[in-house]
Amino acid sequence: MSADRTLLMIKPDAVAKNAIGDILQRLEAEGFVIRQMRMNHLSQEQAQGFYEVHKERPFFGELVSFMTSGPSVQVALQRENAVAHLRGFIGETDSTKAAAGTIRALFGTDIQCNAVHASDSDDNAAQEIAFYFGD
Ligand code: 3AN
Repeated sequence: MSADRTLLMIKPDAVAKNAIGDILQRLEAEGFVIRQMRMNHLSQEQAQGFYEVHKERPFFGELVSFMTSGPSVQVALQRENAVAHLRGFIGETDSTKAAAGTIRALFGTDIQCNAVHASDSDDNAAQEIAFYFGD
């Protein structure tokens, strides 16, 4: 997979706010091209598997409950410098600290209900896209 792709996930809080269209529109306007997309209500096993790296963190249980609380949308995006550009565009993990105009500032609530996930490295982007869409 080329390094100009990344995985975005629109989390259950943003889906419940009817913000899928607004978020995708902003991404397309920023030059991201949607390559693959699906909506999926994650199972316990999928959420635990996706967030495996966080399994020892104190918030792991809460994170899995939140991510399985409703449907989410998985999107493989393409753009030059996709991983870094998307991380900047969504803003800091804690929505209350995310810069004005970022996706998390606009649609998130706090550190857990933060509207979206985005891959944090090219290696993780490749793994996360394969996790949802295969190789
Ligand atoms: P990011 O998604 O910005 O890469 P990570 O990898 O530190 O942030 O955290 C993964 C996910 O775990 C976050 N998107 C957030 O939903 C959740 N999370 C992180 N820190 C906390 C925390 N202190 N309390 C609750 N949930 C958290």
